[in-house]
Amino acid sequence: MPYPLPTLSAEVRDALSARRPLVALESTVITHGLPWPQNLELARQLEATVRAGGACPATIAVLQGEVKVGLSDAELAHLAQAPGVIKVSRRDYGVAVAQKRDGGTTVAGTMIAAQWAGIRVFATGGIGGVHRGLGEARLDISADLPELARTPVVVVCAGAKAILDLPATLEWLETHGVPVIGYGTDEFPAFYSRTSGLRLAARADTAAEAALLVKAMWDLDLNSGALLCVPVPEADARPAAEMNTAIEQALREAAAAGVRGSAVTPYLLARMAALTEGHSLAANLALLKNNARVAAEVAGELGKLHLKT
Ligand code: PSU
Ligand code: MN
Repeated sequence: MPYPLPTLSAEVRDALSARRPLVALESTVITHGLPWPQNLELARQLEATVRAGGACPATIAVLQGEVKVGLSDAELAHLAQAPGVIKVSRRDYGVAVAQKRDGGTTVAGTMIAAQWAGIRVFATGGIGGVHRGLGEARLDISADLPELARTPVVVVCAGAKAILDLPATLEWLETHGVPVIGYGTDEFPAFYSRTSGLRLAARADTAAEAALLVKAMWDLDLNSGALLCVPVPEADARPAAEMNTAIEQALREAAAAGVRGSAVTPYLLARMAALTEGHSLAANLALLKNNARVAAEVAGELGKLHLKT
């Protein structure tokens, strides 16, 4: 672990030394992904879900330049409304720390700090990926993807939102050696929808099976991450067609407004939420909690196995 980073909460430190299962949670979803006050409520519910599943939650963020693994409730509440909070992916850590900023860690940023702390399982909603479109938009590839290729953490998600180019995202992951595992499914889930029509090469039907799969990969010194893709619960799924109209409009608006760089994803997420009213938000919250539940189970199963490192 790099000194003096990160700062572990007492609860996280105790869980690590007692070898209890832990689940990392991201914070860009709190700072840039969901509206207030649902963001704070969700952050608390995710921690409660992980605890109910027998694991220790470790929400990761940067607070005044300090990388924190495990936040107090007051810190969560601060982050949910912090003015000027930045989005922290791999490239942003130096800036956030040197300039003592508050930052919400993306999937990439959270994987990095989880690995520093020795946490192998991480729950989120959806990952970033290859963006749709032509020209420079083709080069908008989330830093989440290269992080998955280099950092040995299993990321439990509901796939990626259809605002992205899902086939291209899967091709990227295949090229860079990241296993994408369907949890009880043979298809890549599409966040709001359970299916995408894109077939996956790996499937696990239980948390124990998923744990065995990532352990085998890590035992072979293939030290990449993995995606464990859990479809949104049936009752909360939205038809792909309903979402598509909103996606097309959000993409047109983003292009017209000239939105670029790390602002693209938050812009699209906010427009999607507005255009689909509460529907997309309800699905978003449901799948996040479901993923936290599955991640706690996977962390428990992984804890029963003896990892080489
Ligand atoms: N997708 C969602 N909700 C989110 C994000 C993605 O459905 O909140 C966030 C995650 O933190 C993810 C980040 O890591 O956006 C990706 O941003 P970018 O595309 O700029 O890499
Ligand atoms: Mn991007």
